[in-house]
Order: sequence, then structure tokens, then C-alpha cells
Amino acid sequence: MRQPIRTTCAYCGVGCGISATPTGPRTVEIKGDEAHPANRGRLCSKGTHLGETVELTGRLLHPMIGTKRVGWDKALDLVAKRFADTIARHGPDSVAFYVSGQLLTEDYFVANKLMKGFIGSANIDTNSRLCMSSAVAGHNRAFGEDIVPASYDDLDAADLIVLVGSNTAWCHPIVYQRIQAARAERGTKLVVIDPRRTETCEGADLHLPLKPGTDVALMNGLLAWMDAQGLTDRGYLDAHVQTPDGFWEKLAQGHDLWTTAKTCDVSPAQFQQFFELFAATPRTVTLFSQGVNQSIRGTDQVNAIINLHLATGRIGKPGAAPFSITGQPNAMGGREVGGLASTLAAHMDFASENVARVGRFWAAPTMASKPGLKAVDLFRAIGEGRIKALWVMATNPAVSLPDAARVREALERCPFVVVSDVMAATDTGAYAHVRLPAAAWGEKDGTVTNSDRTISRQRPFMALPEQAKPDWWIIKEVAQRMGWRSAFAYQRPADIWREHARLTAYQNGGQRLLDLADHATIGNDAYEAMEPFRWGGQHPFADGRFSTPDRRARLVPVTQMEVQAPLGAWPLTLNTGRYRDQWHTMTRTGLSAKLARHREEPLVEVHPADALTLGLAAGDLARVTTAQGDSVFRVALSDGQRPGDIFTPIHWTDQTSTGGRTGMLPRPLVDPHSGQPGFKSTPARLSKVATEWQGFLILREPVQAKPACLWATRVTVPGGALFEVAGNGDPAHLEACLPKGERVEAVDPARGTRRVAIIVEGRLAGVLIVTRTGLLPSRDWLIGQLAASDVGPAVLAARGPGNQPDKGATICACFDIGLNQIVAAIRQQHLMDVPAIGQALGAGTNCGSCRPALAAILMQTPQEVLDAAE
Ligand SMILES: Nc1nc2c(c(=O)[nH]1)N[C@H]1C(S)=C(S)[C@@H](COP(=O)(O)OP(=O)(O)OC[C@H]3O[C@@H](n4cnc5c(=O)[nH]c(N)nc54)[C@H](O)[C@@H]3O)O[C@H]1N2
Ligand SMILES: Nc1nc2c(c(=O)[nH]1)N[C@H]1C(S)=C(S)[C@@H](COP(=O)(O)OP(=O)(O)OC[C@H]3O[C@@H](n4cnc5c(=O)[nH]c(N)nc54)[C@H](O)[C@@H]3O)O[C@H]1N2
Ligand code: SF4
Ligand SMILES: [Mo]
Repeated sequence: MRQPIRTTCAYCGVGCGISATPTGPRTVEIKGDEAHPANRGRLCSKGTHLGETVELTGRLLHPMIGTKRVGWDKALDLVAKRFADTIARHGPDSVAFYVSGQLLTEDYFVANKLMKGFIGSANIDTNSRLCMSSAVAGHNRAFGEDIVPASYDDLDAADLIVLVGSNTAWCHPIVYQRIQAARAERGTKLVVIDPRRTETCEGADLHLPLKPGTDVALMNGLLAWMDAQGLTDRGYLDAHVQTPDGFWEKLAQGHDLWTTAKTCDVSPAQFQQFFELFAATPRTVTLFSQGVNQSIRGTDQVNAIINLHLATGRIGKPGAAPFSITGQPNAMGGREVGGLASTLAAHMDFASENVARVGRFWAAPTMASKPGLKAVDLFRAIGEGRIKALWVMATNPAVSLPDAARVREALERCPFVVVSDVMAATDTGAYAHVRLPAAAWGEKDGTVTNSDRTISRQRPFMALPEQAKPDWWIIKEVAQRMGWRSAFAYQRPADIWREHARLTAYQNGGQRLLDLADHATIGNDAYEAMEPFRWGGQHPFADGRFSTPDRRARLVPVTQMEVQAPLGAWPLTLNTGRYRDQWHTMTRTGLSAKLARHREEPLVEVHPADALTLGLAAGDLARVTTAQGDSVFRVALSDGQRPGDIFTPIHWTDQTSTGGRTGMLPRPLVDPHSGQPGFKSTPARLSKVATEWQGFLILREPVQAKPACLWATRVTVPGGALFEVAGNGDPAHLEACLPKGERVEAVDPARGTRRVAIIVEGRLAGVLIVTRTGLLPSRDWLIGQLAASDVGPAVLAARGPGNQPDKGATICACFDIGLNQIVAAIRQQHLMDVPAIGQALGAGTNCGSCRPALAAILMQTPQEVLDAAE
């Protein structure tokens, strides 16, 4: 057995430490790192199943020009030449990079340096624009620097935790477990502010289902109420905060409890309860994410939260802070190097002295002197032909930007598109002239910064496969080929890390808290052995001194913008977000059979009252339409939705589905300060889509021909792939997806059922089951047959084992336990609580990510779940 390697999780901004023990060239055993401060050994369902995603299935392993494999020299020369030619002809602002919080800090640093110091443009933006740029803008306005003034330890020390626009139980599960532990150990209260009742609300004392987009009203209302009760901290305000003239007078108008409750459409009694709890609990952490940031008023929403903390002195103390939690593994590292178009480098903006300072430090020939285009504007500029060469790294904008159909048109139009990715087939890669194979998690080497400023190493535990190369290497090779040999002569990530650390310290003079001077001369061995450490200390503003010129924080006056009432053609409001067991565009989580079955299809969640009006039933297909585009989803009824609101997930792409394309739907409208798109509220309508037949397709080998029908969604299953299909007309064309082999068939004309199995050397190679009126056989049983070695025609028997009931949607990914099994056990064994389910079935006893779901199932039992489990 080889030695365990300590690294950091590939997924979310919690930044859990992982202990990875290779068991073969491409196999690994994954455990939580007991010594890592973020998780102390725990991992959620996604982290736990990382080992299932490190095989080479679907990887891009060679540089490609069009569909042709080429050597690195040829590909790099072409990229360097096309960028240099475009710049020579049309100037530096005619090219752009679009990068990602999934790059390592070292990769990010090199990309930022090349664009801003050498090409001489600031047209480098990142998917973090879609993620936390409103938090960055809010921090800068309030603190004078982009500092998250909290750490996870504050969650352990808080008496009240307020989650605003955060589905923590699904998106930051280990933080959620820490919150639950604090509740158990010290009775910490938990309030969730979210229009949807998510699984995060299962463990909460109070859920405020506010009307989408009314967070400013809520926070202002609370602050006005605190002020009226004399509960603001005047001493703290006088000593450490600059308050604009008339701030309190203005706040006193129109923010009484009743008006606030009316604006937010929540009962005044619930607000009263929340306000009193807030007043009584000075140790408050307000943790927020996309429900706050992804709004056309996101920056104001961030400042409304920070105002509340500043005015009550709940900042810079144990258990008291506004806490913007980040999404991607290295969203924070990107902010630290300055990889947004609106920042320069190392927490410096484009003030002329900063431009001069960074220029001196890099010995840069052509410094960018003004901010570049932010993501949405950048792609608009590409569509308008103003940007003529684009390099996309570690992000999938054809899926994840708002109004994705326009983004695809822009990519189509762009004369030169380079995509660096780890996967061969992505929706964005389909538009690339050149595709470059990047090193993946487990091969990459460098650092990441998590939500609480803790910097950890990502270490490789597998060799680079075939031609794959680290992103920093790819970028520096292009830079050198563009003529900047010595400025990009990096040999290893440690060289880049030292330069980044030196820049944060260079002529800093205490102006910026981000100062990694201690690391400026770190040796290669010390870099290799680096332990997780937090920059900026535990409580950055403990002394009440901020990064503004006068060292005072700012109260920023913010007013609630009117929330547009639903218009006739668009009676619904579309909210979008995430599932527990999938990550973004599924390029990694989609490889795991265990993660795949928590949600097999993209659902549109609808309140039962709306469904009734629209004539929709659970399991129907329905089309969501907005002014930007439309897509089909499977209907799920949920009384956790507010009437009038619907929710769809962001994960499905051309690679996995014909429907479920959430990216086509949101408006490209952005927050005026941050440029972050308002992904969470888009006017929409919903209508039923009728289909004549439905069924599924199971295949052992990856398919060549994708099922081309109205509805076809793919999930990975043990030993193959499962497609759910539905459509109209003759389904015979689906047989084109089946492999060659011995054909077994069973047709039931009365029910319109067609069952076809293909058997190759006694093993099941593919099954197609389609019916017009009849019931479908068990998918789980048939999937199990992929592993059997003596399959015969009986596999299609209309009776027999093929008709066993399915396990239902996977609830516990670790032990593969489905909803139907849990409901049956609750009913038969009279289980009363989550530990009892654990004892009976094992569910919830490993990573714990499903515990909120188990609690929800218990709450709903018996009737609703028994109905839903049919
Ligand atoms: N499983 C999983 N985890 C992930 C990811 C993933 O893809 N999958 N991605 C990671 C990334 S990059 C990110 S950014 C984070 C995102 O983590 P979260 O922000 O927790 O996730 P979302 O589902 O995008 O949205 C959060 C909630 O905001 C609510 N919301 C919508 N509108 C409003 C509003 O007007 N006000 C309020 N108060 N709330 C509102 C939504 O109903 C939703 O429940 O997750 C990270 N973790
Ligand atoms: N409607 C709606 N849209 C949203 C959101 C929403 O809530 N609603 N959320 C937004 C948010 S917060 C985010 S963060 C984005 C995420 O959206 P994206 O960034 O587009 O999603 P990913 O699937 O993470 O894309 C990462 C790509 O990089 C590749 N990759 C992974 N690791 C590496 C690497 O080390 N190097 C290279 N070169 N490539 C790599 C992966 O294979 C994948 O193709 O989506 C945004 N879009
Ligand atoms: S919470 Fe889960 S996904 Fe996030 S870093 Fe930890 S193990 Fe990874
Ligand atoms: Mo994100």
C-alpha cells in the first residue's frame, strides 16, 4: 500500500482536506484529513465519492486543432501566433481570457500576469463574476478591501446563525454539519432566509420564505427596528464606522415591521420572532451565498447585511461576523491574485499608483490601465465582433452564463476560440478551434484558498496521463512563445507561489491586509510540506481598523428596489440552483454511478396550486419559457416552493440531456456595481408537453448515437449508462442506439410496449424498453444484469424478477439506499428518528449528507411520501 497524500477536495469552497491513498495507477482510496482545520476528517457525499471520478473516461488527453490530434508545439505555436496577430492588428483589447475559480492560485496568477502586464488589457474575467463578485463589491464598499471577516471557528462560537440565500445542507454540507454540531453542543439557533423551503430548513428554528429579491427590505427593516429599540452599538459606530449624513433618518422611513413584512410577503409574527432573536443574541454569524449575490441588486443586498453587523458591532469578534461563503474550491485564490476584470492584482485596483507599482514589480512592458470587460459584457463584445480571440480555461460558459443561446452564437462567431479543459466533450469545447488537455484534480499541483481564507495545498497523487499538462505550464508556454521568455520562466508551481507572495507584500506598508511576506522566500521543500494556514488572522478587523484611507468602515445606504410584479405573459418567477450530488456541468460528478441517482433527471419544482392551475401532474414533462429561450423539464410538485415561483437545476448539458437547459433561460441582466447576473429571478411561464410513449435505455458501452427524442437524459449506472426517454411518433429510431449482437424482443401491441435486449457472449449489452400505456419494469434489476454473465431471453420476461419495484431516488449515496426502501423500513419497523433509520439501513451513518433528507422524509411520513414513492 502506498503512502497517503494530503490534498484538498476538488469541489466546493469549504475546502476540506483529503487523505488520498493511491491503490493503483488510476485508483485511489479517499478519506477526510483529520488534521485539516476545515473538516477535521469529515467529507460530504461528493468528496467521499471522488475516487469514482479519477478514471480516464471522457478525458481530453491530446492537444487538438479542430478534430485533429497534434503535438504540444504545434498547438502552442498556433495559440501564441493567433493571439499575437490579433493584438498586432486590432490592439490588446481585441483578445480575452475567460477563466475560473477551479484553477489553482498559481495558474490564475500566470494568466492574470500575462493579460494585464504583458498583453496590456484587463480583458480577463472569471466565472467568479457569476458567483461572488457582488460580495467582492460589497466588501470593497464597506471595508475598503475584499476581506471575508469570519472563519469557520466563528460558526462554533456563534449563538445565532442566519443563513441568507444559502442551501448549505446541499452546497456546503460540511459547514452545515458544523452548524448542526454547534446546535447540539451549545444550542445555537438557526434561521434560514430563502424563498424555498430547502433541506437546509429541516434543522432550523425558523424559516423565513421571503418573496424573491426582497432581502434589502428585510435587512433594512431589522436594522431600523434595532435602532428604534436603541440596540445599535453607538460606541462602535462612533469609533470605527463612517456613517453618511441622514443615514438613520432615511432608514426610519418606511421600514417599520409591518411594511417590511408586507414587502417581503412574510407574516409579521415571524419577523417579530426573528427580530427579537437577533436582538437577544449578539454572537451572530450571517452566512450568505447565491440567493444574495446572484441578483440584479446583489451588491446592495450584501451591504444591507454588512450594515447590520457594523451597526450592531457584530464583527471582528468570536462568533460575530457577516460571512460570504464561496462556491468554488479556489474562488478566493482568484480574488487574491486579482483575476477579475475589475481588479488588478493582489487586492489592488486600477488606481494609477497601483498600476505603476505592479508594472514595476513585473517589469511589465504594457500594463493594463483600466478595468476590462466583465463576463456578460465580454461575451456580448465577442458576439458583436469586438473581441476576436478568446481563451476559456476551466469553465463551461456555453452552459453557465445567462442567456446561453446568445453565448453560443457569440462563440460560433468568434474567429479564434481556445478551450483548456480536462474533458474531451463539453458544450463549450464544441466551439473551440484549439482544445488543450489540462491536468485534472489528483494530477494538479498548487494551492487553493477556501471560504475562510485558509490556504491549502492540492497535491498530485497520480501521474499526468498522456499529453495532459498543468494549466500554469500551458499559459507560460504561450506567454514565452509570444516573446516574454524570462518573465514567464517558471519551472514549478513554487516559483509562481513565491512571486505571488512577494507581490502581495511589495510596497504594501500595511495598506492591504493580504500580505504573504512570510512566504516570499519559502523553499521548494517547505512549499511541498506547506500546512494549511489562514491569512489575515482569525478576526481581521478585531482592532476596529479597516482597509479604507481613514481606517473606518462604511455604512452604505441601500434601498429596496421595487420587485417587478409578474406580467401577463410571464406569470411565474424562475429560480435556479444546485442539487446535492451534482457539481455544475457534471463533468466530474457525472462519472459517479453513486452520485448520479440522487436526482436522475432535471426537474422543474412547482407548487401544487400552480400545477393544478396549469393542469400539471408529478412526472409530466413541461416546458419552461422565458424571453431568452425555453427548455423541457420533468415536473416535481413541491409545497416548499412559494406559489408563483418555480425552480430548476443548473447541471444538465448537451452531453447529458436533450432538456433541462437552465442556462438558456435567465436574463443577461446584471448588478450595476458588480456585474453579477441575476440568476435567481427570471420572469417565466410553464406549459405541459404531451408525449405518447416513455421508457428507458440501458447501455453497457458508451453510446455513439445519442437518443434523439423529445426527452432523453443520461445518468451513469454501475457498468454502463441509463437513459430516460420520452417522445412522440414511432420510437423505432431509438434502436439505432443499441449495439450489435444477439437480439431478443418482446412486443405487447395492446399496451404499445416494445422491449428489446441485445446480448453479446452471454452478457447484456443493451436494453430498450418503451411503452405507451403499460408499467415499466425495474430499472435497478436490469442494471444489475449488466454484471451477469449468463443472460438469456428471460431478461425480458413480462413477469418475474424484472418487475421488482425500484429502490426509488437515491437518498443515501454512500450505502446506495433509495426513497422507497427508507419509506418501507419506516413503515414496517416503525422508525421514529434519523439514528433509527441509520441503525436499520445504514443510511446517514457515513458522510451524513443525507441526514437532512432523512429528517424531511420522517416529517412527511406517512401520507405524502407514501404517495410520492409510488
Ligand atoms: N452540491 C453542490 N454543491 C455546490 C455546488 C454544486 O454545483 N453542487 N457549487 C458550488 C458553487 S460554485 C456555489 S457558488 C455554491 C452555491 O451555493 P448556494 O448559494 O447555497 O446554492 P444555490 O442553489 O445556487 O442557491 C442558494 C439558495 O438561494 C435561494 N434564493 C433564491 N432567490 C433568493 C432571494 O431572493 N433571497 C434569498 N434570501 N434567497 C434566495 C435559492 O432558493 C437557493 O435555495 O455551491 C457550491 N457547492
Ligand atoms: N442559472 C444559473 N447559472 C449559473 C449559476 C446559477 O446558480 N444559476 N451559478 C453560477 C456559478 S456560482 C458558477 S461558479 C458557475 C459554474 O459554471 P462553470 O464554471 O461553467 O461549470 P463547471 O462545470 O464547473 O465548469 C468547469 C469546467 O472546467 C473543467 N475543469 C475542471 N478542472 C479543470 C482544471 O483544473 N483545468 C482546466 N483547464 N479545466 C478544468 C471541467 O471539466 C469543466 O468543463 O455557474 C454559474 N451559472
Ligand atoms: S463540503 Fe463536500 S464538496 Fe465541499 S470541500 Fe468538503 S467534501 Fe468537498
Ligand atoms: Mo459558484
